[in-house]
Amino acid sequence: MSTPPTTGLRWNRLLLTGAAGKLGRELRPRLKRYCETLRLSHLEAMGEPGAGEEIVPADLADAAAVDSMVAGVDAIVHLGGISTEQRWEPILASNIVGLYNLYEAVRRHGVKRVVFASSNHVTGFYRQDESIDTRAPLRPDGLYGLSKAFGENLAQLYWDRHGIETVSLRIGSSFAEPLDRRMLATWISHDDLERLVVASLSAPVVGHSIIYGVSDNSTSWWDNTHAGHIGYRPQDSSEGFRAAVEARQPRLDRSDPAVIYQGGAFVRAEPDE
Ligand code: NAI
Ligand code: 15L
Repeated sequence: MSTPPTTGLRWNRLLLTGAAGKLGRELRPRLKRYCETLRLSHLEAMGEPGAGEEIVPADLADAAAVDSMVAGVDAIVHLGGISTEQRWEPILASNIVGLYNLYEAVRRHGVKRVVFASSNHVTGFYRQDESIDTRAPLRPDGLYGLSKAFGENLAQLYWDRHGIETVSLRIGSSFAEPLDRRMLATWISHDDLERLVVASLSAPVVGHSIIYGVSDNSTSWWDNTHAGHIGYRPQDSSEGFRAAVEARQPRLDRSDPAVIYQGGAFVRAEPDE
């Protein structure tokens, strides 16, 4: 975990969706340190809450359940949803209908800020020899990336029309360590992810801001120049893993779309993979 907060609790009640997912399990103990009560939500039951936690299960596609999930929270870290390329129907239910339900509940309950787990796959069809910033036109690499692009646009609409602030995090690859050569560029450590989420919750004014979620890697495709106001300062780097990763994956097939494009294998993923 990163250094604990020195200024005491910052929020009364924070909501973490997707709390039983991979990143939800990482962020659960970390975010608890910043709030009086951490409300955890997931599709299914999650067992008993710990001290300072409460659990409100909800299917994102169920508007009434989402309304109850959102009532009474100060801010939301929204990780819930489909996180890989899949068939259209679950993506539609969780990432499109689900996100609309979330923002409508946010509007009704006057929640001030959402940190939305978008994805690097909104721009996955840029090439790995290109560098882009957060204002580059979107080039989703599949239905999953397209649903995250919808999410970013929805967040923009709710800022422009309703004054609800969002930071859309285009998370790269958040794993304990980079798993392959692509992740030397896309990796974000769990500690840096915590720093990114806390900075996104804490920055004084964000409107709708977009930021790539990456560590301070030597190989880099993404330029966060326009997101300096968020105050995210990554402290980790994939470089220390390079030798091991390159030894595991010594050769690259340069005609493979997964090697050509930033989205990696997502650019050729079939919906049922
Ligand atoms: P995950 O798949 O482990 O967690 C997402 C959770 O959302 C799952 O546990 C799933 O059951 C839940 N969920 C799906 N549909 C739901 C619904 N209709 N209602 C309620 N819950 C539902 O994914 P992970 O890796 O933890 O990622 C968290 C978020 O971050 C996702 O939104 C993902 O798209 C995004 N992200 C993650 C990256 C990573 O490196 N892990 C990279 C880029 C984006
Ligand atoms: C994502 O959006 C996925 O949720 C995650 O599982 C990783 O595969 C990541 O992107 C990536 O691009 O490595």
